[in-house]
Amino acid sequence: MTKPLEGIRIIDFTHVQAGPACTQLLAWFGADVIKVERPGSGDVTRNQLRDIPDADALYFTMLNSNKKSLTLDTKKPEGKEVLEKLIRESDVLVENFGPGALDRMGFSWERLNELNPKMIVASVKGFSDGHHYDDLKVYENVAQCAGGAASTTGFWDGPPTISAAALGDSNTGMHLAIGILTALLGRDKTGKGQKVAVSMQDSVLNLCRVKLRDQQRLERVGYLEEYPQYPHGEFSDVVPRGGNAGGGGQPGWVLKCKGWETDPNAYIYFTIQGHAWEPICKALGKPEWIDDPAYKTAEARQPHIFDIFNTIEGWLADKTKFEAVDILRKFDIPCAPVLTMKELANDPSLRASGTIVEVPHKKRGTYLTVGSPIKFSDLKPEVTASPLLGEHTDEVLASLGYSQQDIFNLREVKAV
Ligand code: CAO
Repeated sequence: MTKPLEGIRIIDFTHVQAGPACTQLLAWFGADVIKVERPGSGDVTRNQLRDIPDADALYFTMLNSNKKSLTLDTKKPEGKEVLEKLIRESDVLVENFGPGALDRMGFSWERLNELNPKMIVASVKGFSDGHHYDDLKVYENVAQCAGGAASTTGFWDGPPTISAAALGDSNTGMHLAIGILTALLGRDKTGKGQKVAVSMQDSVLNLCRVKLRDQQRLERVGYLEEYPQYPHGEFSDVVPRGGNAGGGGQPGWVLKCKGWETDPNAYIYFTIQGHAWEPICKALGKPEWIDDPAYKTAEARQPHIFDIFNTIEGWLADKTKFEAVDILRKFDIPCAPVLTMKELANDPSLRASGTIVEVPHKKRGTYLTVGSPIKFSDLKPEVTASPLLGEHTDEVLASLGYSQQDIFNLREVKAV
């Protein structure tokens, strides 16, 4: 099967998570992704949080599958020469260096555009160009704070809280992938490459848009009726942290199930979707609530919503999270067990769909990683192992026309 991105060559100048997540996605879909890494060390994540001595860390293997690795010192004149050749023959360059690093290396957007006017140059930075913080280096949690996620996550009586989901890193990488694919389609029409930039702050904020909605509602009416603070608590002039409240018109909460006293994940998320009120009452054995004016409408329920959740917890007390969901799903109630990473890793449905896959690796043996979350009718992305450092150096250099002697010479000056 021909893969949609086959024939697209990508210079992958990325490291850590935000950039590698983007290029990994494009590699799954068939792009020829060449990861350019510093000789001797490579991407810093190869060494971070190692679980097997002398083998690439899972942090690296889970973000760099399906890629090639070329070691190249792009600060040496010989290395720059190789990079220039590669640029002339590639479609996309993706980077997420600290601000100004590519310019300092001698590869500004103007220079890259001069070398290959058809090339798309895609960058992740912490903040967008011209932002008053655009000189800052940024990691995940910094972006979550700068993008509005931290101030709105957690409980109202606790500090701002970071999400475990990589809203700053992988999420920004996904935004960048959309930008690259758009620019590739644009190039088909214009014949020209362009610069694509995504900032981590902007990407986090894009996912926090309902909180920006809430800020405006708060300023207009002074309260937010779906937050636990309403109607008994107080609102200030900024969106508060709402704990586990639902983000829209469907109130919800994390509720205890059988075994919660000893199992920190014996919970389900329960949503009181407006039109599901009748089935909820039936499922809970509370038919008298269906037409009771104190329960019938969302407005009537809100002042005592936590009493309702307490009653539901009473119903859940003798049911495991899985048993509860199996009953509630029959009533069409939106809910889910709170799943642990162990449960997800062993979930047969996720294995069958290719969302979690086992990949053989030359040094590690088999490791578990995520597969494509995007499913196609005509493409089944196959996940292959991440490359060893420099594994494809000879192959890539040969494809650029370098002879064995040239490669030997480049090694002598430690340019590769
Ligand atoms: N050969 C020679 N030099 C190389 C090289 C190569 N193959 N690859 C990288 N380098 C050099 C760069 O030229 C740069 O050198 P100078 O700073 O001297 O110009 C240096 O290595 C890399 O710098 P950096 O700023 O990217 O790296 P850092 O570890 O100091 O910072 C990070 C890391 C992530 C904070 C920073 O890259 C950043 O802010 N990136 C943008 C935002 C981002 O993507 N963050 C998400 C990271 S995932 O949590």
